[in-house]
Amino acid sequence: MMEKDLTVIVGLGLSGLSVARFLKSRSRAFAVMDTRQQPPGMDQLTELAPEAHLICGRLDQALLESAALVVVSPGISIKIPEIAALPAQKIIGDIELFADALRKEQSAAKVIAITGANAKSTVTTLMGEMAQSARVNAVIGGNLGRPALDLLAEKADWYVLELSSFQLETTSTLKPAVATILNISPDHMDRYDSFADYCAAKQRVYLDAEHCLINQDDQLTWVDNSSANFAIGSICSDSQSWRLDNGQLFKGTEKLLSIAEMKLSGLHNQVNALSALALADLAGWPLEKCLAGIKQFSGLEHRCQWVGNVAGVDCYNDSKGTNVGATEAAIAGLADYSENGRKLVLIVGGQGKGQDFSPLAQVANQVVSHVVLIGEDAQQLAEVFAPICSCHFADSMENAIEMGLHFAKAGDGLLLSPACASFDMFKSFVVRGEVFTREIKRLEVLA
Ligand code: UMA
Ligand code: ADP
Repeated sequence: MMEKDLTVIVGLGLSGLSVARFLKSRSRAFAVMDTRQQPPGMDQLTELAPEAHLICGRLDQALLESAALVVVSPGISIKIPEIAALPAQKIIGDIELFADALRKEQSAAKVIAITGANAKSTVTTLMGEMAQSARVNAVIGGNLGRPALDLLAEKADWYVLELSSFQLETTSTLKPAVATILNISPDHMDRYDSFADYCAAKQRVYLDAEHCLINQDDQLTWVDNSSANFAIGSICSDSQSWRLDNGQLFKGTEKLLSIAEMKLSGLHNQVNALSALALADLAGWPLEKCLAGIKQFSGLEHRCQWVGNVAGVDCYNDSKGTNVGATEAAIAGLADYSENGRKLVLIVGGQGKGQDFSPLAQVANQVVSHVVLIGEDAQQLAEVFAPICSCHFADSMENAIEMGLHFAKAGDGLLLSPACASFDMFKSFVVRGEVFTREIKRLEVLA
């Protein structure tokens, strides 16, 4: 198949399908390939574009070379030999196609681009809540789950995009009105040669951004471009900065909100609320009206979510804690550091993605009494936790909960925050969290 101006879509998951829908709606010719024998979007593609050439189980080098444009899905590394062999200028991702569409279709809409190792989904969702309460015409999506190109069907004034490092690698001309890196700690080290490479991918979010919002407390989020920088953080004091002080959220010297008025809990979520307010303000959204959106939001499922109490033990589902930085924040957010404060029993483990688990011991010391280990990298985690608390191995989530509740005393907390991907034991972090929650609710009734 040789066709001038052919676009090849690599990957037929959520992103690949959205690219197919977009190209079809613009009457552009495309072919699709996926290394999986049965990619998830097969049936939908057949319905959408029965004429599209689909190759499964391999990538076709000749077809890739003949294509004018190759749109690579985020789950596929652009460093694999078949892609790396192509001229760099013809490799893009769905976000670059989105940016190109806004330009070509002369849209006046603006983009808010949000990345970070953790907190992306929470902050992006908070933006949606604030837009609703302030009656701003904004839609949210991207890595959050609804692919960016699908958002174009809605004529919005603002597109708020959660962006992963994988998506940013293939994005060059998004030119967001406001961009932020919320925080950076190692993740996806199975996809990067070094932590510096991962950070460099994240930094691409600031490319040609009108305003950059950095986290003053996390140097890896800093950008040295210009006066267009604004900051959140504990040491911020000038009028263009946002900070948390004594249980209050401030913009400069102006008090915005008291944390007692928020439903979200944990220090990390107060920082998230601050980031969301700063982004909204930089976008020019009416801050006063945005506050209602922040106040009413009680958090997303699977993120430090209280799911029940079994025999006096509060149980928290933080299945989305899929890297060390996230689990550090979850422990710190739920821990009681006072002398006779409650202890946490932690369920941790899964696929470690090549991470260094050692920072977990520091944050868990004195506040985590027992660790229950699950999954592929359980042994590696046991080596980190053994010097600071008792470690126990479990072979299923149900077994891990049983052990965890056995070791927890009334008044303690049981926290599932795996610091790992779920794919060795579950279909996704969502399924892992659902299994945990279901079992806790079952035991709650029996207790
Ligand atoms: N795959 C193959 N062969 C292929 C193509 C994909 O084996 O030819 C595998 C990938 O290695 C991966 C899986 O299929 O394990 C899914 O990859 P995909 O690119 O088809 O993924 P999509 O279904 O398009 O979903 C992607 C994001 N997934 C990834 O980046 C892995 C989704 O983020 C995102 O919601 C969706 O696009 C819409 O934008 C998920 C995610 O896990 C939630 N993201 C990572 C994270 O948040 O840490 C980055
Ligand atoms: P992402 O979309 O970046 O994965 P989420 O909002 O889904 O982020 O949160 C994922 C996990 O990250 C949460 O379960 C929590 O453990 C942790 N987390 C949330 N906010 C922060 C923060 N500001 N800093 C560090 N970790 C955080």
